[in-house]
Amino acid sequence: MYSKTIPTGFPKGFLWGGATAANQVEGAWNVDGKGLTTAEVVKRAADRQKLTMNAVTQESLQAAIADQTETLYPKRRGVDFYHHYKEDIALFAEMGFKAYRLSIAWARIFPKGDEATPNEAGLKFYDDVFAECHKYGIEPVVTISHYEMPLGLTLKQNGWASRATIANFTRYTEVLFKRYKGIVKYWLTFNEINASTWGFMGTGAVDSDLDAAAQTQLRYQALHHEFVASALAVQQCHQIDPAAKIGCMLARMQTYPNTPNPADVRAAQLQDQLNLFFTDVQVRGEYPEYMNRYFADNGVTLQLAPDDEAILKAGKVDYLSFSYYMSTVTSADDNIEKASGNLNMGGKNPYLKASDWGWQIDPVGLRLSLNEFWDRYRVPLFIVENGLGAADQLTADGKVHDEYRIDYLRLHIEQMKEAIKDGVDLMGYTTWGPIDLISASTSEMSKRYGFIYVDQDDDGQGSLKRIRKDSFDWYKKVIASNGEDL
Ligand code: BGP
Repeated sequence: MYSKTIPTGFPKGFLWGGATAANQVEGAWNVDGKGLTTAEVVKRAADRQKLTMNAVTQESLQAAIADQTETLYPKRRGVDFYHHYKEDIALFAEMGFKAYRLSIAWARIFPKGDEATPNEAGLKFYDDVFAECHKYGIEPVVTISHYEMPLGLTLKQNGWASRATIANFTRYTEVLFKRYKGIVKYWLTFNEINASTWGFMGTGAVDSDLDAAAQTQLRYQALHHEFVASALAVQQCHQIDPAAKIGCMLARMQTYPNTPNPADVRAAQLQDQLNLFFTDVQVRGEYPEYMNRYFADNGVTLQLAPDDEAILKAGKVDYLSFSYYMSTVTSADDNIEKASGNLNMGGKNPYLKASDWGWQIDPVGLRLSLNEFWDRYRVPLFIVENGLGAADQLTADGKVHDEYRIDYLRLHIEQMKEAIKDGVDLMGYTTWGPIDLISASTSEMSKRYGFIYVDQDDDGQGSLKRIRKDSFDWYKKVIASNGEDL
């Protein structure tokens, strides 16, 4: 008789928590020796339909460097976590966080990206942040590069478009692994590595002067350099601190065929492959065959150094982490109705509701993705971003009643539990933006995700006071019950 126990709920030691990125929370962009980052020179443009970062030119970068105006560049001020981290981590601890995912600003450690020695004041800041986490038993989960790099590397060698950036990155990661050995147990190399095929935010490379074919070529080559850099970092991490675990990170886009028409199903399959390609390389250690066909069809010719394939093989990650916000619809027909939102997100799904920014809310899609990842890779999974961006309002009672956020999170956690019962090995869940922060795609403050409201508007006006929203108490209860009391 075949009889096995089905898990009943979240495992013991499950890593509940929240996630932020340096360039969206820290502020203090020119303090203690820090250099400018790519994230701090791009600003929101009027056209919300596309990621404005891609319009960046060498001239606009020069203009941004000369410009000291934080108001125009909200990512330079964040929510001043740099000076509030003790208060913020205490609030995370009050909710019972077991993990806090944060990123290190590369330009705090190497201000221009290529100095011979690291900036001690930058390292010291993260010593203090990690110590503060450990004071409360919170495990830091550290992203090494979250949508930014030292601007110096863009100016000098066009970011990841240049192979030389690999050496700058591995110098940086070596410093991190040595400094934080025994202090940081969980590392991630690149946030949403698939963003490199979308442009500047991922590659740190100016390509606005190129035609579409040349841009595609540049982005896949830049991505290849990131794959190699990531695999080298995995090897370094394993050598320097064998007890630590290091993962990759993908922006997951669960996709559905628009109809059962086989042409639509095939289009959706290709779309899914183009999303899973990144984790195929980082978890399996090699490029999947279907990408050979895709590269040939799209005129991409990758330049590989002789050792690259061996490096990828030797640099397989320990776990797979991903962000999940929404699902998409794919069709063979370009004329289907598109989802309207602030990102290019495929077809409209009539069965789903969308957030105020048009992101189609799909908790069941999370269960599908978890199952697909687990079936495909058999490595532990970690949801390191999920949440609802909303235009929260402070009410007359001085509170934020964000029951819509509670509903969103509850439905997703329920589906995580289903996936665990399906047999998926899920190690943790860090919601995006546990404290309000600057949005990655809009650079606005008013797209809020937090359990903690921050009194600051889109123009940077406000007291920066931290206020607990209704979801704060709810999440506290969820964590205390290990996901049972939803
Ligand atoms: C992910 C990024 C985050 C983040 C989040 C929400 O893609 O990793 O940095 O901000 O999405 O996106 P947005 O801020 O655009 O709402």
